Amino acid sequence: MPAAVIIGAQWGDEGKGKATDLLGSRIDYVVKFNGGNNAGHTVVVGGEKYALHLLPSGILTPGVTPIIGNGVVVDLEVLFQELDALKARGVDTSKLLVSANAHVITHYHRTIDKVTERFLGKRQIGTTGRGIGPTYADKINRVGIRIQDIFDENILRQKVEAALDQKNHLLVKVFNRRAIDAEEVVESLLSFAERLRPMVADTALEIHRALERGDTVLFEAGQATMLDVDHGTYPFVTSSSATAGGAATGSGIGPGKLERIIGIVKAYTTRVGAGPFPTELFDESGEFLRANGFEFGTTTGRPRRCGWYDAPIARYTARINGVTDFVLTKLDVLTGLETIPVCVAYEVDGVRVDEVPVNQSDFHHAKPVYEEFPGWTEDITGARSFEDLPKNAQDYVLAVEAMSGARISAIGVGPGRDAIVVRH
Ligand code: 2SA
Ligand code: GDP
Ligand code: MG
Repeated sequence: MPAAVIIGAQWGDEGKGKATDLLGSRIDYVVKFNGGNNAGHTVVVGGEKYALHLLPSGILTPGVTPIIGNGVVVDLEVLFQELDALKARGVDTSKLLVSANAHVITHYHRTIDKVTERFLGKRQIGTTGRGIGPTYADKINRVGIRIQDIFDENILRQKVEAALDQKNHLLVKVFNRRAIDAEEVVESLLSFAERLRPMVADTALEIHRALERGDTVLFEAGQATMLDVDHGTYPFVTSSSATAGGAATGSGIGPGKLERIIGIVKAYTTRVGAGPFPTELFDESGEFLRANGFEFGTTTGRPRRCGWYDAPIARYTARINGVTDFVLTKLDVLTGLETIPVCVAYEVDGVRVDEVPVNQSDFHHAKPVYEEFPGWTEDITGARSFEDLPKNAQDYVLAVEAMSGARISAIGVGPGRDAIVVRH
């Protein structure tokens, strides 16, 4: 497995961090290629809980070189806070490399994220408020600040001034806020330069050389397919490419290099923030999933919206990403349910549809068509082989596999690093 990518198959928080960590012992490099500190990966190692936002989950595995690729947006204050917190817990972070081409989240991006959301009122996206969208907007608008700019004070000043030219107009005239002082932004960014310098690299070249040597490289997506800026439920999405294709553009490797595409899919569905969610539950079943699965945002602490497994979404994800293997996570959370409904298709305006509708308003009022499966009551957290699972749990996995468009290679049965059943 020289190069593989891990992607979220739903709306995020499927357990990508744990899957990356699990593969870590067989991996030389872990590359984050999209998003920023809006991500939240919780990894439990030896009973200790680690919450990572900006850093790739592979940083927890000794020997792995973690890379922040060009497709990531980097909040430098958060970068150093996370590094310090890990160092204080004895994690070796010295191998981290940061792409010279990655874009930088500044104070004004965070401000604009928050004021825009407030301004949108009822139409807000429910962003994490970390400045992600405005930073990607600047990148596309060609007024972004890149990591390499921090090492050239003159260029940095010119770029910050140019970027603030329009933004201060907007902040003062439209949002009725104070203008942001360019010099303060420049000084704050320059204050990170010395500590940042040794980590900055041509990471595309580094990854290329690693692959030439036959090293193993794992690409780790933040967020998920249904939050992807192109393939997700636009505009209720994040602003980056969270799908497998993003691994190539967000790191600078050829797409043909990716040999395994691993989709992480929860045994039910969750979503944080606004937007359509056909299988969402508003009753005690939703409460059951939230409480048993501890479904609260890792970054913001927000309660996650919960619903049943949605097979058309899994099939869509398999198709958009070219998934070769699924990891089905959190099967243990379903223990104790008498029956488990699975969405097998939708009904849109009285017509049955088997695929995720391309038209957003159709998706907004798509009603799930459910098939019900019998549940189980046995504790499955100790299962380590497929045969250890109760018959009804096995049947649930096989049924879900048959309708999801790729094989299920592993099954998560608990939060711990070893709580997994590997099938293939
Ligand atoms: P943003 O901040 O611009 O990326 O927000 C846009 C939408 O993307 C959603 N989003 C997420 N959804 C699930 N998990 C995410 N990470 C954290 C976690 C979330 C948290 O792992 O728990 O702690 O709240 C994540 N990041 C972005 C977001 O909800 C918006 O719908
Ligand atoms: P990510 O954003 O995809 O990395 O996922 P998060 O870390 O935000 O959310 C997944 C949560 O589920 C974390 O708290 C994990 O510790 C936990 N988790 C992962 N796999 C399993 C599993 O198989 N069972 C249970 N009960 N929890 C799991
Ligand atoms: Mg998460």
